[in-house]
Amino acid sequence: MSKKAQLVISIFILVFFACKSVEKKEPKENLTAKERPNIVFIMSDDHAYQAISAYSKTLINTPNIDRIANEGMLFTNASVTNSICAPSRATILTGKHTHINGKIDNLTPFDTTQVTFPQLFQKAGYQTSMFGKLHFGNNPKGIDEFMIVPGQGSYINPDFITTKGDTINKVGYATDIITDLAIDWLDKKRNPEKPFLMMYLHKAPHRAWWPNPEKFRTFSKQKFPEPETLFDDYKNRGTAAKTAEMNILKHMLLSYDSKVYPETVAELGIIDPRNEKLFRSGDFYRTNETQRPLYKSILDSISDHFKAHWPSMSDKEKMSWKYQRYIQDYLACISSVDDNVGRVLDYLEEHNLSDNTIIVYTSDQGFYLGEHGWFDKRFMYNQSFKTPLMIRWPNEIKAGTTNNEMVQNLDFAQTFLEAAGIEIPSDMQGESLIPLLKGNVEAWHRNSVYYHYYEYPAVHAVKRHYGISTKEYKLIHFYHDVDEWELYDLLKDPNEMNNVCEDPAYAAIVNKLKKELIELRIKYKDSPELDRKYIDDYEKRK
Ligand code: SGN
Ligand code: CA
Repeated sequence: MSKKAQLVISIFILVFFACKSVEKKEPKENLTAKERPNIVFIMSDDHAYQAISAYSKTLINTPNIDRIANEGMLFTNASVTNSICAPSRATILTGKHTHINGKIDNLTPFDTTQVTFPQLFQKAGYQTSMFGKLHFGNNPKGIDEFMIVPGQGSYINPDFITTKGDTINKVGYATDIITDLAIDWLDKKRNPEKPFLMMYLHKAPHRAWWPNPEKFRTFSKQKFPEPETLFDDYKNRGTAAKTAEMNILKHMLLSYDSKVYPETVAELGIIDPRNEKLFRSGDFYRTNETQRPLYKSILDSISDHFKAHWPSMSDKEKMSWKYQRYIQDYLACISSVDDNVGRVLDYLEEHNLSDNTIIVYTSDQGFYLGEHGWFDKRFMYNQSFKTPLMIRWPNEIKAGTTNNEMVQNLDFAQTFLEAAGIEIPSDMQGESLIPLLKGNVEAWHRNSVYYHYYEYPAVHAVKRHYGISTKEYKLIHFYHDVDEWELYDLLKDPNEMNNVCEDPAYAAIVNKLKKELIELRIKYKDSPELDRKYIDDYEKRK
C-alpha cells in the first residue's frame, strides 16, 4: 500500500473514531420539540410487585398496569437503594445514593440546593408537572405546576399544596382525584408545542389502606391465598429479623390497620390507646355525611365478625384473620390505582400521545404482603428491596419484552435525561437504562448493586444495614447496635429463610462478596466514616 493510501486510511480511522466518541458523549440537543419524548412517571407508594398481575397472578388482576408491561418492557430485577419513602424519592430526583444526597431517612431534611432532574428538564424547555404524593419534606423544584398532598396525605377528602403555596381541600377519593388533576393538566394546560414531563404519584397503597367504599365492600368479602412464609419464626436469620416490629399478628393494630371499631376491641378487654388514637385521627373521620354511612356499613360487619370469632381463635387463626383484613384493603386500594392508570393510558392513546411518550410504572419501594409474617418494608430482603418497574415507549421499546438486569431507582434520572437529549451531570451515580430499553443488553455491565438502610432506632425497629446483591447471592451487614453478617443463596433459597454466612461451604463466596462490597462502597463514595457521621447526626437530633 502506498504511503498516501496509508495516510488516507489512518485519517479515515481517526475521523471515524472521533465521530463515534462525539456521538456517544454529546447529548442529542438538536432533537426537535416533536422528537423529544414526553415522560409520564407513574409511581405508587408501597406497591409490592407481588400485587401486580404482570409479575404474579396469585393475588390480583391489574389489567391496566399490565398494559404498560405488555406494550413495553417488564423489569424483573429492579431494586431500590434504600427501601423507604423519602430516601427513595430523593434518589430518584437526584440520581444519587442517599448517603450522597443526604436524605438517608424520612426524618432528615433534604438539602434543596441540590440539582434534581425536573429542574434540568424545565431548563431544557420541557413543560413539567407533578400530582399526588411527593412526601419529601419540601415542595418540588423545576415543576411548572404541582398539586401535592402534605406529608403522607389522606385517602378521603385529601388536602393538596398548590404551586402557589396554598393548601386546598378536595372532596373524594385520593387515587381518583390525583388522576383527575393529571388528566385535567394534560387536557387543559399542556402546551402542544413543548414536550412534557408529568410525575403522577399515587398515595395508595400506603398504610392505613383505606379503599373507596365500593372496592372496600367487594374486597372485604374475598379470601386471598396466604404466602408460604406467613408463619415464619425467623429461625435461621440474625437478630434484625427477630427484633423488627412489623409482624402482622404482633404489631399490626386492630383498629388503625384491621379497621375494627376501638369500642369493639375494648369490649373484648384489649386496651391499646395508640391504636384508638390513630384510628380516631385516621381517614374514617374525614368522611362527610354522604360518605360515612357507606363506610360504616362495612366497618359494622368487620366488627361484628371480629366480636363473634376473635375470642375463640388460636394465634394461628388470629394471624390468618389479620392477614385477610390487611390484604383485602391493600388490594382494594391497588384496584383503584389500576383503574386510574387505565384512565391516563386511555387519555394518552386517544390524544395520539402514546408513541413518543415514555410511560413508567414503579413504586417508591416494594412491600411485605405477609411474607416472613410481615407488613412494611425497609429490609434488603427481596420483597422490600425489589420494586415493580415497567416502561412503555413504542418508538424505542419492543412490546412484550422482559428484562432481568439489576437496575435501580438510582437509574431513572440518567435514563430520562439521555432520552430527552439533556446533558447528564457527571456526579450522578446511576446508569442510563436506554441501552436496555433498546434491547442492547451487551452494553450493560452491572453485575451487582449496593443498598444502605438507616432509619433506626425508629418505627418498625429495622436495624441499620448495607449490602451487596448479585443475581445469585445477597450479603448484608447489620450494624450500629449489632455487628452481624447474613448471606442468602438466592437461587437455592429464594424466600431468604437460611442465612448461610457461617456455612463453610460458602466461605469463598463470602470472601469474594465482602471484597466486592468494599469496592462498591468506594465506587459510590460510602464509607465507615459516613456510617458514623449519620449515627452521630441522628443522636444529635434526638
Ligand atoms: C408511617 C407508618 C409506618 C411506615 C412509615 C414510613 N405508620 O410511620 O408504618 O413505615 O410511615 O412510610 S403510620 O402509623 O403513620 O401509618 S413511608 O412510606 O412514608 O416511608
Ligand atoms: Ca413508600
